[in-house]
Amino acid sequence: MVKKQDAIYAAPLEEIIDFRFDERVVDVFPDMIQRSVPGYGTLISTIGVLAARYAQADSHCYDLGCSLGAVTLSMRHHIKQTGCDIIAVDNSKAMIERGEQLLQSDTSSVPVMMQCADIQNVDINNASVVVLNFTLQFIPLADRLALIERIYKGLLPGGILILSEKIAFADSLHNDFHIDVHHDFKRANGYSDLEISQKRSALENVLIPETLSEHKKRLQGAGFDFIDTWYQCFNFVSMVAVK
Ligand code: GEK
Repeated sequence: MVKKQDAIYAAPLEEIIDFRFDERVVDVFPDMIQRSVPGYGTLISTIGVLAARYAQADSHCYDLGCSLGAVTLSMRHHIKQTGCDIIAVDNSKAMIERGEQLLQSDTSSVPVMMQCADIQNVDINNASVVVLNFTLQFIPLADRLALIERIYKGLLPGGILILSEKIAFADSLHNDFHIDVHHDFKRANGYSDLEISQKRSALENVLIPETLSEHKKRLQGAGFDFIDTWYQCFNFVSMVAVK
């Protein structure tokens, strides 16, 4: 796929509106996420490896907040268990339409259902793998526990939740360090100071990060037995929680 360069925040904007996953974002999304999330490629391929270990025959694997389906495609190519399918959900119509096009040029035979829906209303059942790759951070804080509890209920024993998030740190020393080095990472990938600051303002009310201990407490409260962090680079982490 040819990656169109993200220049959405390159010019000064009179008013910065809240970030939305609309057509403009869809057009540049692969470039945007690659240049913004440290280790995105590693996360995507490794989630496939984790899914291959935890997928159970005749069960569903969910990619919640799938965007263009990068996690779906990775799971599709790693899962070998028979009778598995993948349910990929996003509430951005533009993302789902483009994701469905990309899926058509993929060769794996694992069935995929892409749905345009709010993940807060999607039925989760007979699941062996559920992935929230940088999606929970966009769900209102008050609704996060209910979603995690529904995922727990929908998972089979031995099933896994893979939860990747941008995180906050309780003390300003650590918080500032991770924000600063993340901005260095973005600068090294060609984003200007203006782009970094305008994007940060656009995300301020939309992407609400929590601390690692808040995430772990919620996962424990929902009933997960085994919880661990398998990836971290700066303020980007990915956790596993097994039922
Ligand atoms: C990837 N997982 O490439 N219901 C459904 N989708 C939602 C909701 C919701 N309530 N809220 C946000 N989204 C992907 C990257 S991006 C992360 C995920 C990022 C969707 C939203 O439309 C967007 O596509 C996705 O969650 C978040 O591995 O851009 O930082």
